[in-house]
Amino acid sequence: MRALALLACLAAPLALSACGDPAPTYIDQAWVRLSPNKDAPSAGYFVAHGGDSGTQLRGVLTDYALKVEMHESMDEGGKMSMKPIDSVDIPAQGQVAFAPGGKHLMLWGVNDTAISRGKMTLTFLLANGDRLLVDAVIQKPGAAAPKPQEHKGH
Ligand SMILES: [Cu+2]
Repeated sequence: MRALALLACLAAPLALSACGDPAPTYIDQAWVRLSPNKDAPSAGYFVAHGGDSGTQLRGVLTDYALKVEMHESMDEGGKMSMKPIDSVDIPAQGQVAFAPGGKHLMLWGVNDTAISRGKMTLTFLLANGDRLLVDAVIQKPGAAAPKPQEHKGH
């Protein structure tokens, strides 16, 4: 991506302001809460932070589960239900939280090796073409969210 951005800058030398290092969209605080029942899906949560330009989260992949879907929970007259969502806007400089009671990932068949390691890598696909690899901490069934970690890399 960096090389592409550089090329774009060389091709448009007048657009100097675009040649800085734009803040990228990133994901942190990723964690998975295992389902107590192996046949039921586990849930995944994270926070997406918008960079200098807005984008969309188009999907999540992992080698450590059979299937991953993005879902949204909603309260329909006192009854909680959920539905799959295809994409989520990540506004520029904004924050989108996938958290218990709201948007979440559903993960079917979380891999035993990942469970014993206590973490699994998730790949977040963005509409701008970026793929973000993020390690999610795997928590026992019923566990609360892990303490947020300092964002590293700045
Ligand atoms: Cu769900």
